[in-house]
Amino acid sequence: MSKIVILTGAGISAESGLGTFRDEGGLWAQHRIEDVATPEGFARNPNLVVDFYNARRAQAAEASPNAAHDALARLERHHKGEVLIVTQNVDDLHEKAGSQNVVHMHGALNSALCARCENRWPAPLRMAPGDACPSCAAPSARPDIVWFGEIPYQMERIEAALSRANIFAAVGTSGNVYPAAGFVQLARMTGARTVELNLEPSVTVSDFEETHFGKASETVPKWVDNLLR
Ligand code: BV8
Repeated sequence: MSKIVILTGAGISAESGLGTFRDEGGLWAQHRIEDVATPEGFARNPNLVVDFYNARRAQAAEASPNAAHDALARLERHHKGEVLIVTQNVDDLHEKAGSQNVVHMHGALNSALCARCENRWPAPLRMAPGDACPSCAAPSARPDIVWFGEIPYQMERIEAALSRANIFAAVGTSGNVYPAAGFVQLARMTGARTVELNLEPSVTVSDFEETHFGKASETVPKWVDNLLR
């Protein structure tokens, strides 16, 4: 049975109303990455960073999955082989659409992390710097987000899945951020078929054998229908 690994990025959530990073007016046009998505930025101004994630958590809580998320959940339900979603996104739209096999390699807005004892718990809608950890009571709660310079989560599990994949697809990602942008190379090396589904060619488009350009809510359901035929 064919094993499918799907990497998703901010583009899959764009039609659900959540901002991407590098599109016109995207999140990185409103904030400097080093101020809101690095450990140094958090140390320098924890209020700014916690508020940046509070705003995105509130937005994500109100957002609904779109036809692309729904199609990937349908693929997981009906495909005979394994389907793993590796998402760079920190929203929970894949889970809201019913996907169960999801790895959040850059963390998740609905999770809080203790910087001292590494305990994790469901994040309140609004976090504040100095919130106490429910386990060790230290005032060291932080968003459970992988910032630049930090190590993405579950890399061994991801690399193992890529080494066994028959199909690797990337949906809605610009291919700017590593190690995620390098997954297509790993997949190719082990013989997977590689597919890019994006609004426009990503930085790594030349690494993909097959491309489908357009909105994810249109290209992903079509792609899934073909796979399940
Ligand atoms: C690491 C936090 C070591 C959560 C994010 C110099 C100094 C320090 C580090 C580095 C350096 N040079 C390189 C690095 C590594 C660095 C990196 O890659 N930097 C880049 C900028 C050069 N990476 C890291 O630091 C990573 N850690 O390397 O540790 C290591 C590595 C391996 C093993 C062990 C140790 C950590 C990276 C994680 C950083 N955290 N976010 C948050 O705030 O959300 S990254 C951030 O970018 C988001 O997570 C986001 O998901 C990710 C990627 O962006 P995209 O999802 O691709 O979004 P983007 O806006 O770019 O693109 C959207 C795409 O969608 C576009 O192509 C658009 O056309 C398309 N689209 C739009 N609308 C639609 C659509 N497609 C379809 N339909 C639509 N409707």
